[in-house]
Amino acid sequence: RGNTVKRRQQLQGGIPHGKQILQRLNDEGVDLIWAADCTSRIHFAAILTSSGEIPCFMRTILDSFTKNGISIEHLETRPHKRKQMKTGMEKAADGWDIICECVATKDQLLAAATELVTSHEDLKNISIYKSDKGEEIPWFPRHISELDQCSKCVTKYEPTTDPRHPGHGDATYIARRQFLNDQAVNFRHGDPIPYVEYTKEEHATWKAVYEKLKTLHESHTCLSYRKNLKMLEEEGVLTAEKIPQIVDVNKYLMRKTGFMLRPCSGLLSARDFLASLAYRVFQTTTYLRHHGSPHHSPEPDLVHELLGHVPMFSDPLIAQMSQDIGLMSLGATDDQIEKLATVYWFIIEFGLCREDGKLKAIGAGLLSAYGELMHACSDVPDHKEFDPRVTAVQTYEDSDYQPLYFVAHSLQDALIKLREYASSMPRSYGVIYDPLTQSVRLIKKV
Ligand code: HBI
Ligand code: FE
Repeated sequence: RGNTVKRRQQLQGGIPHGKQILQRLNDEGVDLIWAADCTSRIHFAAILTSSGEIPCFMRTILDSFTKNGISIEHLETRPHKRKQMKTGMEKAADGWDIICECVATKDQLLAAATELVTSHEDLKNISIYKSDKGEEIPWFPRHISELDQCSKCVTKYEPTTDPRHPGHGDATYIARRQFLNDQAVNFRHGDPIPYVEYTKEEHATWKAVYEKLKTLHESHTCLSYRKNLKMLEEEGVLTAEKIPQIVDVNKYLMRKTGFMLRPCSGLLSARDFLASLAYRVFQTTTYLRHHGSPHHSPEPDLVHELLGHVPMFSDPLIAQMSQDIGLMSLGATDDQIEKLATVYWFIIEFGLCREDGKLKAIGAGLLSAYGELMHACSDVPDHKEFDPRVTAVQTYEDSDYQPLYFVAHSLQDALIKLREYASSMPRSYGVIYDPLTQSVRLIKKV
């Protein structure tokens, strides 16, 4: 009751003071100014000028919020009254206030609000703002099985629509990629990893990349990579002859660092991708790059995951660095996610280190790309010392070679710096990971 009264008081003056408005209504419809890309508690308020429309409008709210997966916690209508400026007297009702408290993501809200605006002309003054009910920590997985909810893909370089993708226009390739992605989407934690029968052509692409990269390994890759690749080869997990099965790779990784690959269907959102690293889970694409362009792929593919990441995830220091970045990402703000994704990009994907005075690759994006590996270790691009504070705000290139790389003294040094950076990130809570139960707990000062 008290809460309802407070809510009414807040709404009477229009948009409550001191709240962050997330949305504005403009000529083109709804424009969400700001909202986290993750689930938040939201207040939605609107004014409907014609009272005759109320039943129909309420139905639309229920339908469209439900359809978009928004959970409604409170829904209320009441006559809209405006105080007259001079007298302070309330005028007669001239419409209805609709107040809704719900839990939604930015995309869900935007979709629902747009539907409301386009279907009800009498709708005025939509406002959406974050609830002030306690402090908001975005949802994050608390147990490894909840990674089933962390497979949101971002579309970039799709072969179906993007002419820059080497598979663009190749219907057979597109169908094959789709088949493997569908299989990955249906995967749930605890399921056996699907066995994939790779085609002759796919094995041939794999072999071509493997053999070409091999020629740079001695000269251009770090000691840890060379050692771990050698062990993987000796155990028969990685060979040029055939594409390995994820199950077999997992058996190896489990022994080395406890890392585990789980199939995913393409480039994931940074938030989802990083959250899985907190659990030492690496979301892995299972399709291969197009055979017409074996030495370059605009998107992550199985060659990149297996030849780039797997040997590095076998290293305890890289495993810990990846998990640390993952743990820092849990419940983080959008801005912090962006910074962590950038650090990840520059160290785990495109990092270099110096060994015996020479630049060597530690990043998977380099270890799996012949051309860029040579470029990165040459004196053409700029090289800066790895410093997470600086690295986190550096802009990067994702459609061409990087003009700048960060160089770590050693893996140990990079891990120490990353941990210092982690402890400096402002956060009102901490997370603890329990490897025995594969779960995360939130801890807070009281
Ligand atoms: N998704 N499947 C997949 N593989 C990646 O390597 C990957 C990703 N999403 C984001 C991402 N990498 C990084 O560039 C950072 O944004 C975390
Ligand atoms: Fe990668």
